[in-house]
Amino acid sequence: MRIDIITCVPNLLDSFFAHSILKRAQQGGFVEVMVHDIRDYSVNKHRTIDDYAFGGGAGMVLQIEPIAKCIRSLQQERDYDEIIYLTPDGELMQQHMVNQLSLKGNIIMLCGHYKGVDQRVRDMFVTKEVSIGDYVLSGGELAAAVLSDAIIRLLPGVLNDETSALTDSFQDNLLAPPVYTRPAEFEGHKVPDILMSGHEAKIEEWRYEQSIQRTRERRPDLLKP
Ligand code: 6GU
Repeated sequence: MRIDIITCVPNLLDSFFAHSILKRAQQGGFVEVMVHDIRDYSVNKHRTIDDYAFGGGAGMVLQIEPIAKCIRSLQQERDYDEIIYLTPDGELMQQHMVNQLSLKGNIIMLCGHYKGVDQRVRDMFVTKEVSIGDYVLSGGELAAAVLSDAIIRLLPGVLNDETSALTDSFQDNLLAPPVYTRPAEFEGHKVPDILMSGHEAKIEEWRYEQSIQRTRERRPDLLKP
């Protein structure tokens, strides 16, 4: 998979992708992530990329020309399955959306800033609009990082047995059960006996029941059909 992220603050994302599982995923050749600075595609000598909104109102709007130039130069190299615009008025990101996107080959993620991008960018280029939740961030970069992380960890080979995505909260619409490690007792607080019993089938059953109980208590909405 290849992910190209278009942003006016590339530094914000560079360090994120240089660490942990995301670094290993790139080193292992499972994904290639490239971050592109919109300013490099500015069409004037002052390298400007935004301007005042037609019709007035506060806030600057990202212009179409640099973004169009950037997207088209990427499209010269390869076909893209999806051009995603990260925006608070997009479709709410959920695990099923992430699962679908993890099956794609090449994806562009466009990060908005200020008052957003010129509507014509959305009309002419964008194929999918995604929000990561009902709150407003100052830009789409953190949302692109969140979405990329969620996608990349699902790519075959990125996670090993120990970090397997199959037992995640949400992967089966249930929250994950509680987990414990050594010591078996800390200041009088003991690990549940069942986990020390070595009885695999009973442990699985216990975990499943804990998942149901936790979901019922914390996220009853997930249990509705
Ligand atoms: Cl994708 N962008 C911004 N700016 N704010 C958000 C968001 C995206 N999703 C939730 N809040």
